[in-house]
Amino acid sequence: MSDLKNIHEEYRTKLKEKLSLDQINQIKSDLFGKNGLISSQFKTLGSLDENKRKQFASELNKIKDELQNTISEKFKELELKKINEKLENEKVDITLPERPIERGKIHPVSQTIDEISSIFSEIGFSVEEGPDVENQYNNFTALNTPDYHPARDMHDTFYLDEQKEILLRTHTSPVQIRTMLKDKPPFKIIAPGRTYRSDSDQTHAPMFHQVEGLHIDKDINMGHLKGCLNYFIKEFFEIDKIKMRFRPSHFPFTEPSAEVDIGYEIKDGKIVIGEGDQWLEILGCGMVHPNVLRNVKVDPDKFQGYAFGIGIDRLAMLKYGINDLRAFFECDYRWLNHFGFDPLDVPTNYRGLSR
Ligand code: 2NM
Repeated sequence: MSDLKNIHEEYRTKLKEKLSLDQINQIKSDLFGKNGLISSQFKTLGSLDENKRKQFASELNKIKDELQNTISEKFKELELKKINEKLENEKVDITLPERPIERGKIHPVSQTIDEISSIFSEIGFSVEEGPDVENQYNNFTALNTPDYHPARDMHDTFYLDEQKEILLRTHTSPVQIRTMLKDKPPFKIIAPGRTYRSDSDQTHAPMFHQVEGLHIDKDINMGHLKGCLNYFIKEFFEIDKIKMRFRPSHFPFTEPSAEVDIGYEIKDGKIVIGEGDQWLEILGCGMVHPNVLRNVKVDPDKFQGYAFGIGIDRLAMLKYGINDLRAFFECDYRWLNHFGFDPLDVPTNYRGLSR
């Protein structure tokens, strides 16, 4: 009896203290473990006579219940404390200022392609795309460029197989061929994209960008070509007047063919487009050769039209004052940050397409 009272007193006092989870677990096992103090008391019951046993058992059960209840209260207290601490620590402070956003820049070539696409869209051209890897038919044969033509030389074209059947397109004209084979005239399209030629020096990169245009309908003539290109150049360089000349040239896919020069002069060390007595070649063009039309099942007696090809990289350099072509493709972050365009900065005369 007195043994039980001592245990009761001792542990009731202990359980009033501030206890850790480990300490409570220790007390629980001291009392109710296999050989715990309370568990052992139950084992003595069998040796007592009936009267004493009843009384002791009732006493023992009361104390057992009380201590067990106190222990489970203690566990609950600790659990609650843990939850409250967690809630306190993980509270989101919505008054914190946001982290700065690192914003990328649009490459000058992408910007220029968007501007060009926008300008031609305004006069009814739609934008077509095609694969960089082409077959020799779409890139040469369909474009009236015979087997013996120097453009087909290994030194100019990147072939991807021994048979010279598969290649990297040397211009975006195969996109026009694909479009004409797939649809019916009239056609009024531009095809911007990457093009490849085996060429590399100060002013030539093996990969460069072109936009080619094609307008085929009934009664389209060179006057339309001239008006279209005049409009484009004025819009692109954002000037009202432009000095422009057509110089006779030759391309296998057009007849007649011409190269277009625009006037410029150097003022205070800077190039000024549109005036002056210097000439700058900016594109090639012509009336689509009847053989090309026949190759894509268009009757040249019913439909005819013009085509042109513009080098995008040089145009971007001219407009944005960039003088080294190679910097375009070096992916130098500092260069991009300087010459690139902020995607969210939309000027009032914005020409880029929304992306
Ligand atoms: C140029 C110059 C002249 C041209 C021709 C065609 C097609 F597919 F319609 F025949 N597309 N582009 C063309 C014509 C390209 O680049 C200097």
